[in-house]
Amino acid sequence: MKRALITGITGQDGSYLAELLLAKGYEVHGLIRRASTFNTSRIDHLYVDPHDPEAKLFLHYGDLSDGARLVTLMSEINPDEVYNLAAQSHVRVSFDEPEHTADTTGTGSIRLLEAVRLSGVDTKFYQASSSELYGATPPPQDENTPFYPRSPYAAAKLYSYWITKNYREAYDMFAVNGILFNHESPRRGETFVTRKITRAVAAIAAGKQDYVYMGNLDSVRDWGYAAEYVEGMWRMLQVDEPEDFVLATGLGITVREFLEISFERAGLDWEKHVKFDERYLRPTEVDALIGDPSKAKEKLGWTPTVDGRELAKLMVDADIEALKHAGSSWIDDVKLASWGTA
Ligand code: NDP
Ligand code: GDR
Repeated sequence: MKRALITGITGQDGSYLAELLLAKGYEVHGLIRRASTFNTSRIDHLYVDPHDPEAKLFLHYGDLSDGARLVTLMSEINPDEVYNLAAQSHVRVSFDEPEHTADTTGTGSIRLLEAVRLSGVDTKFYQASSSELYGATPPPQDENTPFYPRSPYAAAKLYSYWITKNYREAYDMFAVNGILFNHESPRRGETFVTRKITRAVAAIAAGKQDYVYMGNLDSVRDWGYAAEYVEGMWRMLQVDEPEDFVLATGLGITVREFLEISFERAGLDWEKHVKFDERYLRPTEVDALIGDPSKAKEKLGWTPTVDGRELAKLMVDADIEALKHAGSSWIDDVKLASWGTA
Protein backbone atom coordinates (compact mmCIF):
# COMPACT_ATOMS: atom_id res chain seq x y z
CA MET A 1 0.00 0.00 0.00
CA LYS A 2 1.39 3.42 -0.96
CA ARG A 3 1.56 6.16 1.66
CA ALA A 4 1.06 9.86 0.93
CA LEU A 5 1.53 13.01 3.02
CA ILE A 6 -0.61 16.01 2.06
CA THR A 7 0.03 19.48 3.49
CA GLY A 8 -3.04 21.71 3.10
CA ILE A 9 -5.40 18.72 3.36
CA THR A 10 -8.15 20.91 4.86
CA GLY A 11 -8.14 23.18 1.78
CA GLN A 12 -10.06 22.84 -1.48
CA ASP A 13 -7.42 20.83 -3.35
CA GLY A 14 -6.32 18.84 -0.31
CA SER A 15 -9.83 17.48 0.17
CA TYR A 16 -10.19 16.34 -3.46
CA LEU A 17 -6.68 14.87 -3.48
CA ALA A 18 -7.31 12.95 -0.25
CA GLU A 19 -10.49 11.52 -1.79
CA LEU A 20 -8.64 10.51 -4.96
CA LEU A 21 -5.73 8.84 -3.16
CA LEU A 22 -8.01 6.96 -0.74
CA ALA A 23 -10.00 5.68 -3.74
CA LYS A 24 -6.72 4.47 -5.23
CA GLY A 25 -5.97 2.50 -2.05
CA TYR A 26 -3.36 4.85 -0.53
CA GLU A 27 -2.84 5.38 3.17
CA VAL A 28 -3.22 9.16 3.45
CA HIS A 29 -1.62 11.38 6.09
CA GLY A 30 -2.60 15.04 6.37
CA LEU A 31 -0.96 17.97 8.11
CA ILE A 32 -3.47 20.18 9.95
CA ARG A 33 -3.00 23.38 11.91
CA ARG A 34 -4.24 23.59 15.45
CA ALA A 35 -7.10 26.10 15.55
CA SER A 36 -9.46 27.15 18.34
CA THR A 37 -12.30 25.54 16.41
CA PHE A 38 -12.28 22.54 14.09
CA ASN A 39 -11.78 23.42 10.44
CA THR A 40 -11.99 19.99 8.84
CA SER A 41 -15.40 20.46 7.18
CA ARG A 42 -14.05 19.69 3.68
CA ILE A 43 -12.74 16.28 4.76
CA ASP A 44 -15.24 15.28 7.46
CA HIS A 45 -16.99 12.94 5.01
CA LEU A 46 -13.74 10.93 4.77
CA TYR A 47 -13.51 10.33 8.53
CA VAL A 48 -13.09 6.78 9.79
CA ASP A 49 -12.35 6.17 13.49
CA PRO A 50 -8.53 5.84 13.63
CA HIS A 51 -8.98 2.88 16.03
CA ASP A 52 -10.71 1.01 13.22
CA PRO A 53 -8.20 -1.33 11.50
CA GLU A 54 -9.74 -0.25 8.17
CA ALA A 55 -8.82 3.43 8.76
CA LYS A 56 -6.60 4.84 6.03
CA LEU A 57 -6.74 8.58 6.72
CA PHE A 58 -4.65 10.05 9.55
CA LEU A 59 -4.25 13.69 10.56
CA HIS A 60 -1.25 15.22 12.32
CA TYR A 61 -0.89 18.63 13.92
CA GLY A 62 1.86 20.70 12.35
CA ASP A 63 2.59 23.93 10.52
CA LEU A 64 4.83 24.87 7.61
CA SER A 65 6.45 27.46 9.90
CA ASP A 66 7.74 24.67 12.21
CA GLY A 67 10.65 22.93 10.49
CA ALA A 68 11.56 20.58 13.35
CA ARG A 69 8.02 19.23 13.45
CA LEU A 70 8.14 18.56 9.71
CA VAL A 71 11.35 16.51 10.07
CA THR A 72 9.81 14.44 12.88
CA LEU A 73 6.62 13.83 10.92
CA MET A 74 8.47 12.93 7.73
CA SER A 75 10.54 10.30 9.61
CA GLU A 76 7.46 8.87 11.35
CA ILE A 77 5.24 8.70 8.28
CA ASN A 78 7.93 7.71 5.74
CA PRO A 79 5.71 8.61 2.75
CA ASP A 80 6.11 7.47 -0.85
CA GLU A 81 4.64 10.75 -2.09
CA VAL A 82 4.50 14.23 -0.54
CA TYR A 83 2.07 16.84 -1.89
CA ASN A 84 2.86 20.36 -0.69
CA LEU A 85 -0.48 22.14 -1.07
CA ALA A 86 -0.34 24.29 2.09
CA ALA A 87 -0.03 28.03 1.60
CA GLN A 88 -1.49 31.42 2.41
CA SER A 89 -3.16 31.19 -0.98
CA HIS A 90 -5.08 34.46 -1.35
CA VAL A 91 -3.41 36.98 -3.67
CA ARG A 92 -5.23 40.07 -2.30
CA VAL A 93 -4.52 39.04 1.29
CA SER A 94 -0.81 38.65 0.46
CA PHE A 95 -0.63 42.46 0.07
CA ASP A 96 -2.00 42.78 3.64
CA GLU A 97 0.22 40.03 5.08
CA PRO A 98 3.33 39.93 2.87
CA GLU A 99 5.74 38.63 5.50
CA HIS A 100 3.44 35.85 6.69
CA THR A 101 2.81 34.91 3.05
CA ALA A 102 6.57 34.73 2.38
CA ASP A 103 7.02 32.53 5.45
CA THR A 104 4.25 30.05 4.58
CA THR A 105 3.99 30.14 0.79
CA GLY A 106 7.74 30.60 0.21
CA THR A 107 9.95 29.47 3.09
CA GLY A 108 7.46 26.76 4.06
CA SER A 109 8.45 24.82 0.95
CA ILE A 110 12.16 24.78 1.79
CA ARG A 111 11.30 23.57 5.30
CA LEU A 112 9.38 20.67 3.81
CA LEU A 113 12.08 19.87 1.25
CA GLU A 114 14.67 19.97 4.02
CA ALA A 115 12.51 17.65 6.09
CA VAL A 116 12.61 15.17 3.19
CA ARG A 117 16.39 15.52 2.87
CA LEU A 118 17.24 15.43 6.59
CA SER A 119 14.94 12.51 7.40
CA GLY A 120 16.40 10.55 4.47
CA VAL A 121 13.01 9.26 3.30
CA ASP A 122 12.79 8.09 -0.31
CA THR A 123 9.79 10.05 -1.55
CA LYS A 124 8.44 11.89 -4.57
CA PHE A 125 7.61 15.57 -3.98
CA TYR A 126 4.86 17.69 -5.58
CA GLN A 127 4.96 21.49 -5.26
CA ALA A 128 1.76 23.47 -5.83
CA SER A 129 3.07 26.11 -8.20
CA SER A 130 0.78 28.65 -9.81
CA SER A 131 -0.10 30.52 -12.99
CA GLU A 132 0.37 33.65 -10.84
CA LEU A 133 4.09 33.16 -11.58
CA TYR A 134 3.43 34.48 -15.12
CA GLY A 135 1.83 37.65 -13.73
CA ALA A 136 2.46 40.42 -16.26
CA THR A 137 3.61 38.13 -19.10
CA PRO A 138 0.75 37.97 -21.64
CA PRO A 139 -1.03 34.73 -22.62
CA PRO A 140 -0.93 32.04 -23.82
CA GLN A 141 1.36 30.72 -21.08
CA ASP A 142 3.12 27.34 -21.01
CA GLU A 143 6.11 25.69 -19.29
CA ASN A 144 8.56 27.90 -21.27
CA THR A 145 6.89 31.28 -20.68
CA PRO A 146 8.98 33.72 -18.58
CA PHE A 147 7.74 34.54 -15.09
CA TYR A 148 6.86 38.07 -13.91
CA PRO A 149 5.22 37.88 -10.46
CA ARG A 150 2.85 40.71 -9.48
CA SER A 151 2.14 40.11 -5.79
CA PRO A 152 3.83 39.02 -2.56
CA TYR A 153 1.99 35.70 -3.07
CA ALA A 154 3.42 35.22 -6.56
CA ALA A 155 6.92 36.22 -5.44
CA ALA A 156 6.75 33.65 -2.62
CA LYS A 157 5.52 30.97 -5.06
CA LEU A 158 8.41 31.89 -7.38
CA TYR A 159 10.87 31.03 -4.63
CA SER A 160 9.10 27.71 -4.04
CA TYR A 161 9.14 26.94 -7.76
CA TRP A 162 12.90 27.48 -8.07
CA ILE A 163 13.85 25.76 -4.82
CA THR A 164 11.87 22.67 -5.89
CA LYS A 165 13.73 22.65 -9.20
CA ASN A 166 17.02 23.21 -7.39
CA TYR A 167 16.48 20.25 -5.03
CA ARG A 168 15.68 18.09 -8.06
CA GLU A 169 19.00 19.06 -9.67
CA ALA A 170 21.16 19.29 -6.53
CA TYR A 171 20.03 16.14 -4.70
CA ASP A 172 18.57 14.09 -7.53
CA MET A 173 15.16 14.22 -5.86
CA PHE A 174 11.95 13.36 -7.70
CA ALA A 175 10.58 16.86 -7.10
CA VAL A 176 8.16 18.51 -9.53
CA ASN A 177 6.15 21.71 -9.97
CA GLY A 178 2.55 21.59 -11.11
CA ILE A 179 1.93 25.06 -12.57
CA LEU A 180 -1.82 25.12 -12.10
CA PHE A 181 -4.13 27.76 -13.51
CA ASN A 182 -7.15 28.79 -11.39
CA HIS A 183 -9.31 25.82 -10.45
CA GLU A 184 -12.55 26.04 -8.58
CA SER A 185 -15.39 23.91 -7.20
CA PRO A 186 -18.29 24.03 -4.76
CA ARG A 187 -15.56 23.62 -2.08
CA ARG A 188 -13.68 26.77 -3.17
CA GLY A 189 -12.90 29.25 -0.37
CA GLU A 190 -15.70 31.82 -0.06
CA THR A 191 -13.52 34.88 -0.80
CA PHE A 192 -12.11 33.76 -4.16
CA VAL A 193 -13.99 35.50 -6.94
CA THR A 194 -15.88 32.51 -8.43
CA ARG A 195 -17.27 31.28 -5.13
CA LYS A 196 -17.97 34.80 -3.93
CA ILE A 197 -20.11 35.25 -7.05
CA THR A 198 -21.92 31.90 -6.96
CA ARG A 199 -22.69 32.22 -3.24
CA ALA A 200 -24.02 35.73 -3.83
CA VAL A 201 -26.21 34.49 -6.70
CA ALA A 202 -27.72 31.84 -4.43
CA ALA A 203 -28.33 34.34 -1.62
CA ILE A 204 -29.81 36.99 -3.96
CA ALA A 205 -32.05 34.42 -5.67
CA ALA A 206 -33.32 33.37 -2.22
CA GLY A 207 -34.01 37.00 -1.25
CA LYS A 208 -31.39 36.97 1.54
CA GLN A 209 -29.14 39.62 -0.02
CA ASP A 210 -29.58 42.40 -2.61
CA TYR A 211 -26.05 43.22 -3.75
CA VAL A 212 -22.55 41.89 -4.01
CA TYR A 213 -19.54 44.23 -3.98
CA MET A 214 -16.76 43.46 -6.45
CA GLY A 215 -13.42 44.79 -7.66
CA ASN A 216 -11.88 44.54 -11.16
CA LEU A 217 -14.25 42.80 -13.59
CA ASP A 218 -11.91 43.03 -16.60
CA SER A 219 -9.34 40.43 -15.60
CA VAL A 220 -9.27 37.22 -17.61
CA ARG A 221 -8.78 33.84 -15.97
CA ASP A 222 -8.59 30.26 -17.22
CA TRP A 223 -10.88 28.54 -14.72
CA GLY A 224 -10.94 24.73 -14.47
CA TYR A 225 -12.52 22.19 -12.12
CA ALA A 226 -10.47 21.29 -9.02
CA ALA A 227 -11.58 17.64 -8.95
CA GLU A 228 -9.95 17.16 -12.36
CA TYR A 229 -6.77 19.04 -11.46
CA VAL A 230 -5.86 16.78 -8.50
CA GLU A 231 -5.83 13.84 -10.93
CA GLY A 232 -3.19 15.79 -12.91
CA MET A 233 -1.12 16.30 -9.73
CA TRP A 234 -1.12 12.57 -9.04
CA ARG A 235 -0.17 11.74 -12.64
CA MET A 236 2.87 14.04 -12.40
CA LEU A 237 4.27 11.72 -9.71
CA GLN A 238 3.58 8.50 -11.66
CA VAL A 239 5.85 9.19 -14.67
CA ASP A 240 9.46 7.98 -14.94
CA GLU A 241 11.22 11.36 -15.09
CA PRO A 242 10.48 14.34 -12.82
CA GLU A 243 9.28 17.28 -14.93
CA ASP A 244 7.19 20.43 -14.44
CA PHE A 245 3.73 20.64 -16.03
CA VAL A 246 1.06 23.28 -16.72
CA LEU A 247 -2.56 22.30 -15.99
CA ALA A 248 -5.17 24.57 -17.61
CA THR A 249 -8.25 24.40 -19.84
CA GLY A 250 -7.06 26.79 -22.57
CA LEU A 251 -10.22 28.94 -22.29
CA GLY A 252 -9.96 32.38 -20.72
CA ILE A 253 -13.03 34.44 -19.76
CA THR A 254 -13.41 37.71 -17.88
CA VAL A 255 -14.76 38.04 -14.35
CA ARG A 256 -17.62 39.96 -15.99
CA GLU A 257 -18.55 36.98 -18.17
CA PHE A 258 -18.40 34.66 -15.16
CA LEU A 259 -20.80 37.04 -13.38
CA GLU A 260 -23.13 37.18 -16.37
CA ILE A 261 -23.36 33.38 -16.74
CA SER A 262 -23.76 32.83 -13.00
CA PHE A 263 -26.61 35.32 -12.55
CA GLU A 264 -28.30 34.16 -15.73
CA ARG A 265 -28.28 30.60 -14.37
CA ALA A 266 -30.61 31.78 -11.58
CA GLY A 267 -32.69 33.95 -13.93
CA LEU A 268 -31.12 37.19 -12.66
CA ASP A 269 -29.56 40.26 -14.33
CA TRP A 270 -26.08 40.75 -12.84
CA GLU A 271 -26.03 44.50 -13.56
CA LYS A 272 -28.89 45.05 -11.09
CA HIS A 273 -27.01 43.34 -8.24
CA VAL A 274 -23.28 44.09 -8.59
CA LYS A 275 -21.69 47.17 -7.06
CA PHE A 276 -18.08 48.33 -7.16
CA ASP A 277 -15.89 48.52 -4.04
CA GLU A 278 -12.28 49.61 -4.42
CA ARG A 279 -11.32 47.50 -1.37
CA TYR A 280 -11.25 44.51 -3.69
CA LEU A 281 -8.73 46.03 -6.12
CA ARG A 282 -5.10 44.89 -5.90
CA PRO A 283 -2.11 47.31 -5.89
CA THR A 284 -0.84 45.41 -8.93
CA GLU A 285 -3.23 43.25 -10.97
CA VAL A 286 -2.66 40.21 -13.15
CA ASP A 287 -4.64 41.08 -16.28
CA ALA A 288 -4.84 37.83 -18.22
CA LEU A 289 -3.96 34.18 -17.64
CA ILE A 290 -4.75 31.56 -20.29
CA GLY A 291 -2.80 28.32 -20.14
CA ASP A 292 -1.60 25.91 -22.79
CA PRO A 293 -1.87 22.39 -21.31
CA SER A 294 -0.43 20.58 -24.39
CA LYS A 295 2.49 19.03 -22.50
CA ALA A 296 0.23 17.53 -19.80
CA LYS A 297 -2.14 16.21 -22.46
CA GLU A 298 0.67 14.58 -24.37
CA LYS A 299 2.86 13.21 -21.57
CA LEU A 300 0.33 12.60 -18.79
CA GLY A 301 -2.77 11.87 -20.86
CA TRP A 302 -4.51 14.54 -18.77
CA THR A 303 -7.48 16.30 -20.42
CA PRO A 304 -9.83 18.67 -18.59
CA THR A 305 -13.54 18.49 -19.46
CA VAL A 306 -15.00 21.45 -17.52
CA ASP A 307 -14.17 25.05 -18.51
CA GLY A 308 -15.05 28.37 -16.87
CA ARG A 309 -18.47 28.64 -18.47
CA GLU A 310 -19.54 25.17 -17.33
CA LEU A 311 -18.02 25.74 -13.93
CA ALA A 312 -20.12 28.85 -13.30
CA LYS A 313 -23.31 26.82 -13.81
CA LEU A 314 -22.07 23.86 -11.76
CA MET A 315 -21.10 26.13 -8.84
CA VAL A 316 -24.34 28.17 -8.90
CA ASP A 317 -26.39 24.96 -8.82
CA ALA A 318 -24.34 23.67 -5.88
CA ASP A 319 -24.66 26.91 -3.89
CA ILE A 320 -28.41 27.14 -4.48
CA GLU A 321 -28.69 23.58 -3.18
CA ALA A 322 -26.35 24.28 -0.23
CA LEU A 323 -28.35 27.34 0.79
CA LYS A 324 -31.50 25.24 1.11
CA HIS A 325 -29.76 23.20 3.83
CA ALA A 326 -27.71 25.95 5.48
CA GLY A 327 -30.36 27.61 7.62
CA SER A 328 -29.36 30.80 9.43
CA SER A 329 -25.59 30.16 9.29
CA TRP A 330 -25.51 31.20 5.63
CA ILE A 331 -26.22 34.90 6.30
CA ASP A 332 -23.43 35.04 8.87
CA ASP A 333 -20.95 33.68 6.32
CA VAL A 334 -21.87 36.37 3.81
CA LYS A 335 -21.39 39.08 6.42
CA LEU A 336 -18.05 37.63 7.48
CA ALA A 337 -16.81 37.56 3.90
CA SER A 338 -17.61 41.24 3.44
CA TRP A 339 -15.58 42.29 6.51
CA GLY A 340 -12.20 41.72 4.85
CA THR A 341 -10.46 42.93 1.73
CA ALA A 342 -10.83 39.67 -0.15
P1 NDP B 1 -6.77 26.72 0.13
O1 NDP B 1 -6.55 28.13 0.54
O2 NDP B 1 -8.16 26.20 -0.03
O3 NDP B 1 -6.03 25.74 1.17
C1 NDP B 1 -4.78 26.08 1.73
C2 NDP B 1 -4.40 25.03 2.74
O4 NDP B 1 -3.12 25.38 3.32
C3 NDP B 1 -5.37 24.88 3.91
O5 NDP B 1 -5.46 23.51 4.23
C4 NDP B 1 -4.67 25.64 5.02
O6 NDP B 1 -5.02 25.21 6.30
C5 NDP B 1 -3.23 25.27 4.73
N1 NDP B 1 -2.25 26.16 5.37
C6 NDP B 1 -2.17 27.51 5.27
N2 NDP B 1 -1.13 27.97 5.97
C7 NDP B 1 -0.53 26.89 6.54
C8 NDP B 1 0.60 26.71 7.38
N3 NDP B 1 1.33 27.75 7.78
N4 NDP B 1 0.94 25.45 7.75
C9 NDP B 1 0.20 24.40 7.36
N5 NDP B 1 -0.90 24.50 6.57
C10 NDP B 1 -1.24 25.73 6.16
O7 NDP B 1 -5.94 26.51 -1.25
P2 NDP B 1 -6.28 25.57 -2.50
O8 NDP B 1 -6.69 24.25 -2.04
O9 NDP B 1 -7.13 26.34 -3.45
O10 NDP B 1 -4.84 25.49 -3.20
C11 NDP B 1 -3.89 24.49 -2.82
C12 NDP B 1 -2.49 24.98 -3.19
O11 NDP B 1 -2.41 25.21 -4.59
C13 NDP B 1 -2.08 26.30 -2.53
O12 NDP B 1 -0.69 26.24 -2.30
C14 NDP B 1 -2.37 27.34 -3.60
O13 NDP B 1 -1.54 28.49 -3.42
C15 NDP B 1 -2.01 26.56 -4.84
N6 NDP B 1 -2.70 26.94 -6.05
C16 NDP B 1 -4.07 27.00 -6.07
C17 NDP B 1 -4.74 27.27 -7.22
C18 NDP B 1 -6.22 27.35 -7.27
O14 NDP B 1 -6.75 27.89 -8.27
N7 NDP B 1 -6.94 26.81 -6.28
C19 NDP B 1 -3.99 27.49 -8.50
C20 NDP B 1 -2.56 27.36 -8.37
C21 NDP B 1 -1.95 27.09 -7.19
P3 NDP B 1 -6.28 25.85 7.10
O15 NDP B 1 -7.49 25.10 6.61
O16 NDP B 1 -5.92 25.58 8.51
O17 NDP B 1 -6.34 27.31 6.76
P1 GDR C 1 -6.53 34.79 -8.14
O1 GDR C 1 -8.03 34.45 -7.68
O2 GDR C 1 -6.06 36.08 -7.62
O3 GDR C 1 -6.50 34.60 -9.63
O4 GDR C 1 -5.70 33.64 -7.40
P2 GDR C 1 -9.24 35.36 -7.18
O5 GDR C 1 -10.44 34.52 -7.38
O6 GDR C 1 -9.00 35.92 -5.83
O7 GDR C 1 -9.25 36.59 -8.21
C1 GDR C 1 -9.44 36.41 -9.61
C2 GDR C 1 -9.64 37.77 -10.27
O8 GDR C 1 -10.89 38.32 -9.86
C3 GDR C 1 -10.71 39.70 -9.58
N1 GDR C 1 -11.76 40.17 -8.66
C4 GDR C 1 -11.94 39.75 -7.40
N2 GDR C 1 -11.30 38.79 -6.66
C5 GDR C 1 -11.76 38.57 -5.40
N3 GDR C 1 -11.15 37.60 -4.69
N4 GDR C 1 -12.79 39.25 -4.85
C6 GDR C 1 -13.46 40.22 -5.54
O9 GDR C 1 -14.39 40.85 -5.04
C7 GDR C 1 -13.02 40.48 -6.88
N5 GDR C 1 -13.45 41.34 -7.85
C8 GDR C 1 -12.68 41.12 -8.92
C9 GDR C 1 -9.31 39.77 -9.00
O10 GDR C 1 -8.82 41.11 -9.02
C10 GDR C 1 -8.58 38.80 -9.92
O11 GDR C 1 -8.16 39.46 -11.08
C11 GDR C 1 -6.16 32.31 -7.34
C12 GDR C 1 -5.68 31.68 -6.02
O12 GDR C 1 -6.30 30.41 -5.87
C13 GDR C 1 -4.18 31.50 -6.01
O13 GDR C 1 -3.79 30.74 -4.86
C14 GDR C 1 -3.76 30.73 -7.27
O14 GDR C 1 -2.36 30.59 -7.31
C15 GDR C 1 -4.26 31.45 -8.50
O15 GDR C 1 -5.68 31.56 -8.45
C16 GDR C 1 -3.90 30.70 -9.80
